[in-house]
Amino acid sequence: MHRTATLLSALVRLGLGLACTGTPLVAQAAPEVCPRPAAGSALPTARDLHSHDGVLSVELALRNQTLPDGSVRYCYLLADGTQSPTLRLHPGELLVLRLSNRLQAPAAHAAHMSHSHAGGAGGAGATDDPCNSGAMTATSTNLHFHGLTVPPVCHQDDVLKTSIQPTDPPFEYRLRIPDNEPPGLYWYHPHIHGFSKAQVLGGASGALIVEGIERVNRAVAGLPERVLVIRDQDLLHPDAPPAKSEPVVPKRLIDRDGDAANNGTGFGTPAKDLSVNFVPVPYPDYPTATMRMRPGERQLWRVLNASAITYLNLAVLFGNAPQPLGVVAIDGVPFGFDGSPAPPIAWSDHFGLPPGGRVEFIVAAPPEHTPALLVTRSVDTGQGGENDPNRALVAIVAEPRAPEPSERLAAAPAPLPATGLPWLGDVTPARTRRLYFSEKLEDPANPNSATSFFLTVEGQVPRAFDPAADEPDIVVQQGEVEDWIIENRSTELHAFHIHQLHFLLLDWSGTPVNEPFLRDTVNVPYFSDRMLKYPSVRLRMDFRDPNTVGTFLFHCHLLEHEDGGMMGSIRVDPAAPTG
Ligand SMILES: [Cu+2]
Repeated sequence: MHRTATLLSALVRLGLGLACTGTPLVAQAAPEVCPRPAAGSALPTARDLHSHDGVLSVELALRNQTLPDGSVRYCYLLADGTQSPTLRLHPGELLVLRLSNRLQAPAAHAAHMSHSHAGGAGGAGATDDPCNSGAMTATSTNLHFHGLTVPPVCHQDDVLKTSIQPTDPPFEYRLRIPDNEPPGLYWYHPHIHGFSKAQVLGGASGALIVEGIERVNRAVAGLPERVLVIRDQDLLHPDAPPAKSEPVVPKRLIDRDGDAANNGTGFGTPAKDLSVNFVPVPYPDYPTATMRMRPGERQLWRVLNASAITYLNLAVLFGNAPQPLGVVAIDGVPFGFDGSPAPPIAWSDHFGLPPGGRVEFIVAAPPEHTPALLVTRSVDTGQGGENDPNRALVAIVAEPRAPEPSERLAAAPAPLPATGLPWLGDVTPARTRRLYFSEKLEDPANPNSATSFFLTVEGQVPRAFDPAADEPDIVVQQGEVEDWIIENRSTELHAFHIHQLHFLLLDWSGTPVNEPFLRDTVNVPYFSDRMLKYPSVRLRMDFRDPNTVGTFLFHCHLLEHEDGGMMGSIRVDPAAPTG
């Protein structure tokens, strides 16, 4: 036993040493730093970490591993070797997360990120203090807690200045889930400007659940629950022709980012492969992960799109028939929370989920011997967008003796007291602002030249986000509510996201939508030259919570757009004292 352990650690040391010198002698002996399940595996469940006595203490190491094809895996590792635990806390409880940055510089051929902004704060201006470092390199990292209304300050949810280096000791995040945080599905991921895409695409992400959704919505009380984290990754078989079963073989197009471009057919090479709970479902044959359920059993599925650039359009099929999904929460906020006039359940046979978005729905297992699938259908990302084709993700197998999920919602929950704030839809906005997404070719005559990505406040000059800027792009006052009209002047879909708060979608290109629920990420439809005006969304932005005070970010959640500069900053000033 002891001998084996010694041998093993010697091998590990050897492996690390080889990785450092870059001269692997016996490639197959290198240990898997971030091991992943094989395609076609049974769907695993991430380890659930529960709070105890009001505190959840977690030690995570972020590591990476360059694969022979040049792609890089990233993983949040627990001491037991499992990856990306699901963090579970109740409102009011404390998360203490110590993050060790153990990243190694990716091999040179993989480090192609970040053209315009790797200089800047990356070098000379950087300091040794992780709270004020601002360093932006391939081995820098930090954490963003997507969707949580926690303060944007160091050791909590600041991502503007916080940057942890491999030479730093473990960095402690210490944040309290607010008492008024809506119970639902949130997530954590790195947010280092210029390098978010590489790290998230490599797998650096995990779910965070604020417990108690059954206290808002009795319809889910007692249900078994399942967390599905859908990630994207570089194609395993980029040069393969489409499967013979595909009804059309579209011409292969490449977009400006070098990804497979939208071909408008719903088929062909995707921009990225997808995985579900790290089980890859690679192009071209899409071998599904397998999930066993008891026939007819109802479960709550909590689904996170942790993709770097891939839009999802989820459906559950029995045979070819789409099944009703009982949606109970979007982006972490249960229907009916905080005075929302939404019905407790919205039934739909599909759900579109942008990168960063979450949806929680009730779904029933098929009867025995009925083939069933979780699929994503194609998303029309526009002429300039990526190809997100139809594909199967998970085969659902109904078996009377299928194991139950390890987590189950309380059967007889006490109702959650309302926060007492007026429903956002009923609040008169203090003002209206206009913003717009746009893209610019460096050389307008050359469609293959580099693209700049902008998210601009109307009246300001379009420019890529500058992390070193002294002044924020927008200043608002805590306590106020504003309407933001966000246009898309580019020919591809974008996903608007803002940190620290949720918003209400009021209209879609001027047409009111009846969406009595909140979001923190929303698609902004693309422009085409057949349109008479730019498409837009109108959002009611909620700055009433004192936890939003500080400086934080809004951006496109397609991470190559965010890394490329499609981001802005906002400062929320404390409300003037009254009386
Ligand atoms: Cu975008």
